[in-house]
Amino acid sequence: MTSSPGPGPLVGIIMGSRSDWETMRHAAETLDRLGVPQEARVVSAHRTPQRLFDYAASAAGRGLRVIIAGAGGAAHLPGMAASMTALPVLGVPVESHALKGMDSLLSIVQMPAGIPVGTLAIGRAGAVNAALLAAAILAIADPALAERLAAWRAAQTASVPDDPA
Ligand code: RP5
Repeated sequence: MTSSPGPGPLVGIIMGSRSDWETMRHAAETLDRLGVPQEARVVSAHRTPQRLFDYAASAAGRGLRVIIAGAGGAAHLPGMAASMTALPVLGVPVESHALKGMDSLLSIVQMPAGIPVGTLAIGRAGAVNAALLAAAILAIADPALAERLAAWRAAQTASVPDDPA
């Protein structure tokens, strides 16, 4: 779907459907702003299980360091991805029409002990925060990225007015 230019991607953004892109593009855009190379792919746990297996099994070997997985409804994608890779997996519940994303949230968050998924908020906030968390994980071993992340947060702080009107 999309890829950052330059060095190989460090973050893989996967989603169950093209219909998730309107939410998940916020993760891609946030990583782009922070200069973190990312790739985005449609990988469905239910409709393309072999694609999911191939993606998760090859992710670490291809140089990915974090996976962000977004899905809606019966959202098995993050948990299934986490079951097939040792990379950290961050789950983004996509807002569904029928249940407003509560189904997605509960599907992703309630993992059995042993296979963790770091679950974020429903929708755009979760996608942005998954990207920020992925950047923070990578920044542990990347001082230049840590500086960019600190600058991003400082700019956010500076942009908040104290006048409510
Ligand atoms: C899930 O089903 C996807 O993650 C998406 O959120 C939801 C609906 O998919 P579409 O029917 O819009 O393709 O697998």
